Amino acid sequence: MSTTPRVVIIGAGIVGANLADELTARGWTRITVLDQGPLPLTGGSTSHAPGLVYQTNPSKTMTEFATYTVNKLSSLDVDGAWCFNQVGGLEVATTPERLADLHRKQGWATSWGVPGEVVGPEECVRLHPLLDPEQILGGFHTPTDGLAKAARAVVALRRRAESRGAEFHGSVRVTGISHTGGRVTGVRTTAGDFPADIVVSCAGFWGQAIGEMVGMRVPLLPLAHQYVRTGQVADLVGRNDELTEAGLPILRHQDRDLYYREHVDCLGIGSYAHRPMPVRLSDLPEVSDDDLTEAAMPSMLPFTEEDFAPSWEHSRQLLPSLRSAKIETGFNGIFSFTPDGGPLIGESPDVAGFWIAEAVWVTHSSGVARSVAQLLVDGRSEIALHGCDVHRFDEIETTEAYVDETAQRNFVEIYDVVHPLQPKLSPRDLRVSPFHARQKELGAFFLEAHGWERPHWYEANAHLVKDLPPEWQPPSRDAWSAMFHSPIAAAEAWRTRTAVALYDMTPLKRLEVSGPGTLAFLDRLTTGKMDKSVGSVTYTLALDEAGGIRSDLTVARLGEDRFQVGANGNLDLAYFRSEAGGDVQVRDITGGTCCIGVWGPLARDLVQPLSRDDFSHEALKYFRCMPAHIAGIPVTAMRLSYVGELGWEIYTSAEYGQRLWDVLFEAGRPLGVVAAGRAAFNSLRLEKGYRSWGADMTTEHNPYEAGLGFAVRKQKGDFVGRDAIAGVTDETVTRRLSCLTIDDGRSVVLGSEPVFLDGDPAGYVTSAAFAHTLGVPIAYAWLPAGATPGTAVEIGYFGRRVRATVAAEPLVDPEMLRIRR
Ligand code: FFO
Repeated sequence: MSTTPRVVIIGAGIVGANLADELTARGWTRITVLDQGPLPLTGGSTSHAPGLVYQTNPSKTMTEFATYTVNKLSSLDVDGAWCFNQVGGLEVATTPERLADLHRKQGWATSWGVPGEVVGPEECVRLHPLLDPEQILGGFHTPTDGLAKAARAVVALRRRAESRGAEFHGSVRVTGISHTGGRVTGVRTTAGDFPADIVVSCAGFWGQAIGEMVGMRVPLLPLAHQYVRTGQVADLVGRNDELTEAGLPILRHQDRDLYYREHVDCLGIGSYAHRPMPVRLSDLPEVSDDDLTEAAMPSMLPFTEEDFAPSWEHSRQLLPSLRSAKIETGFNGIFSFTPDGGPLIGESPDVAGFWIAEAVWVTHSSGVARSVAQLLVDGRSEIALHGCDVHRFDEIETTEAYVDETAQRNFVEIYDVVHPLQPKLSPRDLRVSPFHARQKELGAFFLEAHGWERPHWYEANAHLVKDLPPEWQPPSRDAWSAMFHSPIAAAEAWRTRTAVALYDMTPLKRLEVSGPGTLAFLDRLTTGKMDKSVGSVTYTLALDEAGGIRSDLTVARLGEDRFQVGANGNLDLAYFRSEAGGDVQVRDITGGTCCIGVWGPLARDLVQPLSRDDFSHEALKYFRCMPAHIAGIPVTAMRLSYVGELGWEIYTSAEYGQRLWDVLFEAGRPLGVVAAGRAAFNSLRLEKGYRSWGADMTTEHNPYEAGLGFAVRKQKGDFVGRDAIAGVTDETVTRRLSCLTIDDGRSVVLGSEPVFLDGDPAGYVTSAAFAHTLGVPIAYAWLPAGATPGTAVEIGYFGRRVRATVAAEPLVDPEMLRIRR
C-alpha cells in the first residue's frame, strides 16, 4: 500500500475539520489537525458563527461552494442532532432599489442553479409571520438555504475524519513552521514538533500570524460584528423545540444591514450597520482553555450596546413582535474580511507545501475544503478558484494599509446594492500610467483595477457624440446599464473603426521570461509552438492538468532567449514563478514600462511618418513585433489588436511614456485621433469575438468549448494539459461559449444573467456590451452545443425576459480584412 503525504492542518474550525474530512475521504490518512484552543469548541470564529447560509452570490464559484456546504452538512448529524436545518432563506426589500436588486439576485440564483423566487409582501409574511407587511415591498425566497450548526458540524466532521485515520489535537499552540530547501518539513508547537509534507493553515483570523512564520502575506483583516439574542418573543413561543431550534426562514433586512434567525423562542439578530471595528490580535480577550465556553472565547469581544441601538429600532419596525421583547445578550464577534470579500486559498511562493485556506465563511467552508483537497490530491480544483486564489492580488493589494482600508470598506458595503462597475472611492491613484496627466486633461473618467487607474471614456470626446452618423447613435439605456457608462464610448468606438485611437494598455500584466531554458519552459506551459523566429508573437493558452484554461497569453519572442508575455494578472506571474527553474528568469516588467494601443484604419498613416522603421504590412506582418524608434523614442511595436483593427501595441519604458503619447496625439490630430477608454475597448473586443479570461472562460472550460481550439498545437510535443484534451475537438464538446445578439436592438445586459432555452435555464452570460459597429447589444454566454446560430433564447434581466438570438461569430470582420493589410 502506498503511503500518502503527512498533512498538518492548523485550525480545527469549520474549514480545518472539513479539510480533514475531504482529505481522508480521498484516501489520505496521515492527517493531523491542531488547534490552539480546546476541542471541540476551540474559540475561533466557527465557535460563535450564527450559521446563516445564503447560497446566492454574484460569483458562480462562491455560490457553488455554498451549495456544496448545504448538501454536505445536510447529510451530517451528531447523535441525531442536525448540522443543517433547511429552513429556507428570505431577503426582504423595503425600497424599490432593493426589490429590483432582488430580481437581479434571482437571476444569479438561476444562473448558478439555486432555486429561488421573488415574492410579494403577503407571501413574505406567510413565510415569516413576524414581518410587518406594511414595511416591505417583497422578498427573495430561497427554499434550500438555511442554518448551519457550525460547531456541531465540526464534531461530526472530526468523528468521520478520525474514523478514517485523522488525528485532532487541541490546546496546541503553533510556534513555528519548519522548512528546508524551500519545502515545508513540519510544524513546531507547544506540544513538540509535528513532521509534515504539507501544512495547511486554516487559522481563520489568526492566519496572518501563521503566514508570517513563512514570510507569507495573508491579506485579511479581523473585524468585529455585532450579534444579539433577544429574550423570549411571545409570537415565537411554541413554534420550535430545543432540538429543531428554528422553523422560519433565515431573514435578511439588507436595507438596514441586518439579519435574523430563531433560537427556539428567541430571535438572534446580526448587524453590519455599525462602524467597522478592526481588531488587533493583541487586543483579543485572554480566555484560558478551562474557562472557554459558548459565551466566552477569544473571538468574542464585549458587546457595545450603543452601536446596536439604531439596529434595535429598525428591527422593531420590521418585526413588530420585538416591540415587547428585550435584548438579552450580545457580543461583538470577530470574523475575517479581505480586500475584495473573497476567501484566501493558495500555496506560499517561498515555502513549497505550505498552504492557506482562510477568510472563509461557514457558508462556503465545505466547498472551499473540497477544492483545497482537490488541489492537494489531484493538483486542480474542479471549481474555478481565480476569485479565491491568494495570488490574485498584486503586491500593493496585500499591504497592511490597503487591506485595512478595503476590508473595512467591504464591511460597510456588505449588503449594499453594488453595480458591477462601481469603483472604490478610496484608496485611489495608487498606480497611474505615464499618460495620466494627459488623460486627466482630456477629462478621463477613471475606474480602478488592481490599484490601476483606467480611463473608461474621455469627456473631451463628448462633442463627437452629436456628430455621430445616425447608424452609430447609441440608443438610450435603462438606468442600471447606464450607470458608469457614457454615450461617449460610441464616439470613441466610431473613431477607432473609422480613423484611429490611442488606448492605454499599461495596466496589462507584462512578464519578461528569459534565460537559456525559456523556450522549453514556454513550450511546456502553453499550448502554442514557441520555437519560431525572433520577432514572432503567438496567441496561446496555459492549461491546467485537466485541460482547463488557466490563462490566455501573448508571447513575443524578443530575442533567442528573451520573451515578453502579455498576461491576465498576478495569477500568471505566480504560476510562471512557481514553475521557473534556475535557467529561466521571470520578471514582472509592468510597472517599469508602458503601452499605447494605436488602432484604427489610419493607424499606419499616423505612425509611419514618425519613424524611419518600416511599419508596412510586408515589413511587420500581423502577429510580429520589432524594435523601432518613433520620433526618436525607443519602442517595441507588436502588431496585434484586441479591438480588431490595424495597428500596434507600442511599448516603451516608463520615462518615455508621456512623450510618446504627446507625439502620437499631436501627429494624429489631422487624422481625427482620439484617446479612447475601456468602455469602447470592451465593446470592440466583444464584437470581434475576443475572449476575456476570468469572465468568458476559466479553468472550468477547455479550449474547444471556449472556441479557442485554434490556439492548441496538439502535435507539438508534450505540454501541461495535453493528455486531458487529446480526444477533445470542436465536434465533441457539449457546451460552447456562444455569441448572442439582442433582438430588440436596445437592451444592454451586463454579465452573469441567466439564459433560457425553450423557457428553461440553459446557461449564463459571461460578458456583454453594446456593439457600436453593428448598432445592437450583444452578449457572450455558455450554452449547450446544440444552440447553434439562429437559435432563439431569452436572457433574464431584473426579472424581465430579453429575447436574443445565437449568432455566428465573430460579428465584425470575420475575414480579418481590417487587421491584415
Ligand atoms: N497580451 C497582449 N499583448 N495584448 C492583449 O490584449 C492581451 N490580452 C490577453 C492577455 N494578453 C494580452 C490575451 N487576449 C487576441 C485575443 C485575445 C487576447 C489577445 C489577443 C487576438 O488577437 N486573437 C487573434 C489571434 C490570431 C492568431 O492566433 O493568429 C484571433 O483570435 O484572431 C488582453 O486581454
